[in-house]
Amino acid sequence: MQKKDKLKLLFIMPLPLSYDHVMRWDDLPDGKYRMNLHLVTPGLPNGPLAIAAYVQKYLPNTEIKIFDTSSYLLRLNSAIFERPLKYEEFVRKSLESLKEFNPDIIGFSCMFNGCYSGLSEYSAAAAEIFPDALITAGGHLAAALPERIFANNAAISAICFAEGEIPFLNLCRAAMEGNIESFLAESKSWLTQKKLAEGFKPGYEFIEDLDEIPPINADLLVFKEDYFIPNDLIFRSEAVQGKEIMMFPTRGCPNRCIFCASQNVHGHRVRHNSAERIKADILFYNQKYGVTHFVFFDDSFLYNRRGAIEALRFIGDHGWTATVPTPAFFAIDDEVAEAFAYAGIKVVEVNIENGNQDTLTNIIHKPSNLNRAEETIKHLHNHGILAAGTVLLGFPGETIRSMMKGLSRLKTMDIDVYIVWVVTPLPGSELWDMCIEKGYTSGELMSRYEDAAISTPDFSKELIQYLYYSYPKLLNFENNRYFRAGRWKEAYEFFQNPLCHSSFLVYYYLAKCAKNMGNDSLFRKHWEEYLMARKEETEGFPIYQKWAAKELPPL
Ligand code: B12
Ligand code: SF4
Repeated sequence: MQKKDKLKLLFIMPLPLSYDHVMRWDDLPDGKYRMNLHLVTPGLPNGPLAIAAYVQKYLPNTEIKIFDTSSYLLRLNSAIFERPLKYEEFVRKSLESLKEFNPDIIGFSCMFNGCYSGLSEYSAAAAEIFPDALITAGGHLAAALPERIFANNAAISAICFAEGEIPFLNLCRAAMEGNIESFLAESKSWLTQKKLAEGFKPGYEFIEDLDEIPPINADLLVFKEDYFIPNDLIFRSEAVQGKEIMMFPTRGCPNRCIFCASQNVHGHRVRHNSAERIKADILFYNQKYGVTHFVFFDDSFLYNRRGAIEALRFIGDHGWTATVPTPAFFAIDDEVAEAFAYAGIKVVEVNIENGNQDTLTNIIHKPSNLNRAEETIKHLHNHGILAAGTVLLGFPGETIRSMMKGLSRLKTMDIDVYIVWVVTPLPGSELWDMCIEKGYTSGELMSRYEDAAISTPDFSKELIQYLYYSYPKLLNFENNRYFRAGRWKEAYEFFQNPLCHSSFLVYYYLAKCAKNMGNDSLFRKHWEEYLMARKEETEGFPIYQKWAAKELPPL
């Protein structure tokens, strides 16, 4: 690249799930096809936005666009096509929409396993459409598996390890000086195929004081209007009114949970914004974008306890609301729960992960215990907040016996609703390294996080898949405090809460309550809903079909 006075940067968020996974085509009577998407939800690209804010602080002339493939795809939804649009065609179409911008540097933000399968077509098309651009990648997945990304994406010249603000700013400076090659060869963060082949190990270039990163500039988003809409993927008990934004005032976490991939990027030392800065950002996002709902998704939001409480009270004082979806539960005491309630929080995830303390301590390395989780639940309930317990199934080292012991313990906890996941080995986590080394997983980067991927000498992935379907039935419905006491009307009312509506199971249990209440018309309504939802949700999943046929007998 020649020396330049100013640069144009393009960040691209590839689809977080594979194209085939999200795409359905409706056959129309006239022989045409209508695009019918599901599971496509744009998520605020915080990484690229933070990098962009930092680069523009030092290089204000830089022009930046952030393009989210999910948003582009959503704009084609319901459109009619002569024949189904192939993935390669979609990729070209989306990049051609950016042709006039003609970037100098392209940065793919590869966060999720699901980004992997579609990246090669994207990077190849980018190289063809923008032949002079330097093509790079970064984000959690890219930082964890650079060898695979390079092997599959000939057009990608460099991959950034970990946080990208300092490395990207330095790359831009090198590009302006016209000495990219020597910069990449020497950089601590940037990986190239050559450096990897020589055994190079990257290091971190963290910003110590997060206040140095300016607030995000949403005007850089090509589809800005999509991001202030409350995000469907966040677990909540009721719809959020008004505009929402995700904020990350902390980075890093001192703990080392075996399944977590975050700290490969953010490290184990917690860095955070000052309380003053968090409040200033809240005001800024309200004044500039009309945001009234603030989501703190950072891993260690409560680490800076006073700052977090101050921010939540500040939000409450203004009559605005917050969500803190996944706080470290062991940091929640009465004062924190009170601040949550004051900021309008109605439900909080309590990341129990497992009901067996041995598994928690010796396998997962969770730095807390079930008794502490129970205290947290009490604090939340005292302030009228529902507790949603997350459970992960299928850790290597678990046995059927240890899982059943855990299940029994979970049934005794006063959790309102459980969210059950199978454990997915995420590149960058200790679990991924263990599973690859011991052959517990195929190493395929799956797009469906609902599919069990780990088999060990103690259990098969098919068994875990079966349990994954059974746990919500056993924990959320059979064990519901009203249902198990035969209080059908209260159970019926509880199951109406959106928190219970994660699958067709809810209609089965609504029907069951209605039947026990002697309300035949309600029973028939929910039974119909159940049959329809079950057919749709289990289609193509034989274990799920078998499970439903066996575990949900006709009522
Ligand atoms: C917010 C969040 C979400 C949001 C939305 C995220 C989005 N924008 O789409 C929601 C709730 C929707 C979500 C969902 C999921 N998430 Co999530 N999520 C996060 C979380 C907590 C924060 C991400 C973030 O915005 N951080 C703040 C910014 C500033 O940091 P950053 O994104 O890491 O960006 C920095 C670097 O990565 C790098 N960088 C990023 N892009 C680029 C690009 C270039 C070119 C360069 C140079 C650098 C670079 O520089 C950035 C600035 O320093 C992370 C964990 C974490 N703490 O990072 C998990 C995380 C990304 N999620 C994860 C997972 C697994 C999921 C789910 C699959 C969970 C599930 N089972 O359903 C879903 C799937 C999402 C989907 N769309 O299908 C994993 C991903 C690992 C993986 N290999 O797949 C993570 C790492 C958490 C974990 N479990 O370890 N998630
Ligand atoms: S799962 Fe949570 S507590 Fe555990 S290491 Fe990750 S961020 Fe920290």
